[in-house]
Amino acid sequence: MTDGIISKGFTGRRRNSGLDKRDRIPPGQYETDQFPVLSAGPTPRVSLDRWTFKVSGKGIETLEWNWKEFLALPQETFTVDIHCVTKWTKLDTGWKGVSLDTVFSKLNLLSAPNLQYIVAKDVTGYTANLPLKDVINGKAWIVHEFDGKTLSADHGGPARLLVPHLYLWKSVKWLNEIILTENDQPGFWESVGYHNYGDPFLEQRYRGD
Ligand SMILES: Nc1nc2c(c(=O)[nH]1)N[C@H]1C(S)=C(S)[C@@H](COP(=O)(O)O)O[C@H]1N2
Ligand SMILES: [Mo]
Repeated sequence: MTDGIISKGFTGRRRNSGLDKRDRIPPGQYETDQFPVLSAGPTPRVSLDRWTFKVSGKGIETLEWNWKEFLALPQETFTVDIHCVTKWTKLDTGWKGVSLDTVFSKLNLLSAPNLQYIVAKDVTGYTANLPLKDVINGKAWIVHEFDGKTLSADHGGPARLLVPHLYLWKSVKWLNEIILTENDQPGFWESVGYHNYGDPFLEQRYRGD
C-alpha cells in the first residue's frame, strides 16, 4: 500500500504515478472539480508595474525582485493536488512559477543556520508561518499561472505561494514578502486556533489535532 504521507512532500513534481486516487484524498476531505475562492478580506488588485517580492532575515542580505526580474528566474510547470481545510480537495492542479529553491539559492542561507522558519506575507497583512524545511527541496513555489492561464486576482494573482503538501491556508495569496525567522511565529489563522503545521493527511486542522 502506498503511503500518502511519505509519497507527498519529498517529490514536489510527482505525477501521482501508482497512487490510487482514493489514497490522494486526505481523511475528511471530498474531491471537487470546482476551485472555490477563500479569502479573509477583499481581493487586492496589484498592478504588475508596482509588484515586488522581497526576502529578508536577520543576518542575511535582503533581496527584492520586480515582476520582470521574477519572470526571468527559471520557471517550472508542475501538477499537484491541493487540500483546503474547509474539506475540498482538488486533484491534478496545473501551475507555473518559481521554486522557492531558486529564490533561496540567491541567498547565503548557510551563513544563517539559525533561520529555520519563514513567515509568508501578502500585501494586506495576511501571514502564514512554515518551517523552512517544508518550503525547500521542491515542495513550494511562487506561482503566477493556473491551468495554463494568468493567475486570477481572486486566486492570488499576480503571484501566490503554493505549498501543496499542507492545507491551503499556508499558500499565501498576493504574496509580496518572505521573512526568514529564528523562531516560529504563528500567522493569521495559526494564531486564532488553526493548527500550526497543517498536514492534511494527519488531519491537522485545529490546534490540538
Ligand atoms: N493573502 C491571503 N492568502 C490566503 C488567504 C487569504 O485570506 N489571504 N486564504 C487562505 C485560505 S484559508 C485558503 S483555503 C486558500 C484559498 O485559495 P483559493 O481562494 O485560491 O482557493 O488561500 C489561502 N491564502
Ligand atoms: Mo482555507
